[in-house]
Amino acid sequence: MVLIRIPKPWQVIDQPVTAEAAFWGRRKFMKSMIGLGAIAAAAPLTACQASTQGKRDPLAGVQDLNAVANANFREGDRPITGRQLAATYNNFYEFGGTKSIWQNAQALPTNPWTLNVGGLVKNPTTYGLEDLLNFPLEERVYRFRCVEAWAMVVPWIGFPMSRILDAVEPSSDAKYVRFTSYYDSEVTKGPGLRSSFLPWPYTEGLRIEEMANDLAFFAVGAYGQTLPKQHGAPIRMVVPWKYGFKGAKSVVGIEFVAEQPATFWNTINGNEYKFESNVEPDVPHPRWSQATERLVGPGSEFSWEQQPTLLYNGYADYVADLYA
Ligand SMILES: Nc1nc2c(c(=O)[nH]1)N[C@H]1C(S)=C(S)[C@@H](COP(=O)(O)O)O[C@H]1N2
Ligand SMILES: [Mo]
Repeated sequence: MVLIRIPKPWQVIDQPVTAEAAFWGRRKFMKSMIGLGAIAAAAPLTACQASTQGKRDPLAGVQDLNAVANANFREGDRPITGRQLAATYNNFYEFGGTKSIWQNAQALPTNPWTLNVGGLVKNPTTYGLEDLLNFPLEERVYRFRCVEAWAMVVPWIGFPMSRILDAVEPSSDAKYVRFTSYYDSEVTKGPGLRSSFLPWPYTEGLRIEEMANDLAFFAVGAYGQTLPKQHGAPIRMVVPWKYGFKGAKSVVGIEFVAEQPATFWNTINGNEYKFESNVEPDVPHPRWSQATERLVGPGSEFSWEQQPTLLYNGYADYVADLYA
């Protein structure tokens, strides 16, 4: 049975505790929450947090970007999620175990930035922030589906991952790609998570054919501007036919490898978070159904709407061949 409820914004913080973040056992999690004062952090903004410059505005520091709308990637069925809502309802476990981590994430240093691309490639390359913003940028409106069964629609700005493939020329031994997120235990210390028992840094992986797929995208912006930090500035993966956790944020490393790489979630719980993790309505998560999803928003007000989950999140035409 699916329980349909309309949570109030302050109830939404229950989600990660019962879903993705419950991987290591609820008791241990609650203990670490209490130990690190996350119960307090889960309450409405404290005066202390709100008084710091820039921490009041979830869109602090973003800049305009020029991008061409890619007409092949518009969303016909669902409205674009409200920008403010998307920027204040996030998963970024480096900065905490609730959805309300946008203020903590403002501590992420994004300029300068270095993205190293190497491994089994002909031309290892290091990209700085300017290099990333100087790729020809396009806007793509993609569906977004978290494994926790909530969904959004986001107008990303960025470039296809294939541009990186073209630049570095992987060798024929390269079968997989490993993506690594920024990590510094002094900066990324979420109040709700005891970092030490998680396999940081956050890493993800794709088969090289998946990375070469038309849909696979690196976002450097959203909603017409550069990414706010909580969305994974300055560059994050967007693989819309897979669950949201496959889209690593704030990427600092891309490595081409011969064997399937370990990933953050697959290491934590390989039974619940598979390497492939395509959106598949008929394959339930061990603890909940994936047959339906709740569309967050769509406006700035917080509301939920139940919708059926689509195979490959509606992108079967693009990716079904990869899994035939
Ligand atoms: N580095 C890093 N990347 C991450 C995560 C994370 O905790 N750390 N969370 C993932 C999950 S579970 C989801 S649903 C999406 C959320 O993206 P958004 O907050 O921009 O909507 O980011 C993904 N990328
Ligand atoms: Mo997620």
